[in-house]
Order: sequence, then C-alpha cells, then structure tokens
Amino acid sequence: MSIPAQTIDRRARTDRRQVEPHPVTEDLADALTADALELLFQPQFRSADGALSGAEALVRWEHPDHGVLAGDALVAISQSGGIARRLSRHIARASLRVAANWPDHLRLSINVTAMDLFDRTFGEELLAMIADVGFPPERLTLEITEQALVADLDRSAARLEILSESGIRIALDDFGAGFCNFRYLKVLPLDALKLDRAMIEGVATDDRDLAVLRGIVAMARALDLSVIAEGIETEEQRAAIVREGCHSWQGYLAGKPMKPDQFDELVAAAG
Ligand code: G
Ligand code: MN
Repeated sequence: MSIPAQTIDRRARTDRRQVEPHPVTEDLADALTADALELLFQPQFRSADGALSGAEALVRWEHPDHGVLAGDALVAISQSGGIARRLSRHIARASLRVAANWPDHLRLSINVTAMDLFDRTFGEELLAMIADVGFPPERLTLEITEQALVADLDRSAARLEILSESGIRIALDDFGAGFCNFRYLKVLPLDALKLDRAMIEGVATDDRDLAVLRGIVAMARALDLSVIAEGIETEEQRAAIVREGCHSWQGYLAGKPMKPDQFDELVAAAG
C-alpha cells in the first residue's frame, strides 16, 4: 500500500524539527488562507465630549474543538506554528481595509507583538500596507504590550522611531499589569499609555486604586503622553477616569468588540 506523498512530506518535516506541531496551528494556517478569522472592533471614546474617537481591532477565531480563541492565545498558537508573521500581517491588512472606509475623524488601533517588533521587515511592510490601502498613518495607533519590549529595548525603540516619524502613534498597552519598567517611558517614542483594566477596576470604590491612577495621570502629563483607560464597565468608573484626566476610554459600558457593520451603525448613530 502506498503512502500519500503529502503524508511522507509532513513526517519528514516533523522529524527534522524534532517537534510535533500542534494540529491547531495547522488549522490556524488554513483559517488564515480561508480568511476565516473574525475581525472585531471595540469603540473608543474621547473623555472631553464623550464622542466616538475610533476603535481597537481585535481578532477572534472559533475553533470547532477548542472554542473561541483570541488575543494572547491566538498569538501563542501562531508563534508555535511559525505563522506569527502571517497572522500579524493578516490582522493589520484586514483592519486597515475596514478602517479606510471610516469617516476621517475616527482612529484605528491595532495590537503589535514582540515578534512583530523583532521582525526587521514588519515596519516597512506596515507602511507599504498603509499606503496601499490609503489609510493616513496619522490616524493609526500601534498598541505595544510591555512584554513585547523586554527582550531588546533599544532595538524596539529604533524600529518604533521609524514608524513614529511617519505619523503613526505609539501606545504602551496593558500599562500597569505586567513588569512595569519605567525606562520604557524614557526610551520609547510613545504618545500614549493604555491603562490595563486591572488598574481601572477599583478606581470608583478604592482610594488606593484612585491614588495610583492619579499618580500615573500626573506622570503621563509631565511626559506629554495621553492616557487611555480600558475595561470601563460602570458609569462610576467612567466618571472617575474622566475626572482624573484620562483622555479617552473603552469598555463594555459603551461597547463590546463588534463586527464591522455593527461598528458602522454606531458611527452612523453617533453622527
Ligand atoms: O489588552 P487588550 O487591549 O488586548 O484587551 C482586549 C480584550 O479585553 C478583549 O478580549 C476584550 O473583549 C476585553 N475587554 C474589552 N473591554 C472590556 C471590559 O470592559 N471588561 C472586560 N472584562 N473585558 C474587556
Ligand atoms: Mn490592546
């Protein structure tokens, strides 16, 4: 009985690498090819007047056995399968295409991983994509997680500098949740801090949480950085972060991550 050539090929590759790739990574590669990932947008609002100011692109993938996979889990799967580059570029291109149809006053935020920053060509490809899609770089924000920067801060800074010079804004994501290295604030060309929702949770009920928020906003102001609060779930939290001087916010209070056409409806309703 003959073994199909494809099977032999797959075994040969597996032997060379000495690791069995998890099948879910192959499913993810197929999903990328089939454009089967779901792209969602979570609205962001400006504190000053409550206006809709843009959205963060978030990706979600429903796997038949593993359920819904998103965020860090998807990134981890893509990295173990060697398709992190493909995933990042797919998300960037797909979200830029959607946002290119939004009115001019709305911004797009996309998440950037460690892999992206260490990949020499990521920045160039992103700038090419932006030009290709026709989305103004001034309306794009890259949200960088602290974890993405740890390995080589100087290199990350140099890569980000090029993007920053093109007009793209850089935000430090999940601020206050991980290893909070204050040198990032000195070295990186940052425009904004995005406060992790763990820092937001208690701002309306706990004096110490409020004191921490107040300190961070004061520091951000001294550094000429804007502050965005994520994970706003209650009116009390919203009122607290607005009062304390956060420039914008997002959270379930005003909108869960939604499909592009639902976001369009929100835009239309907001006038
Ligand atoms: O850290 P990052 O920006 O990647 O977080 C995005 C994730 O946070 C998404 O999965 C989104 O569903 C979730 N999220 C967004 N807003 C809220 C919120 O108000 N409350 C909670 N619990 N989760 C939220
Ligand atoms: Mn984010």
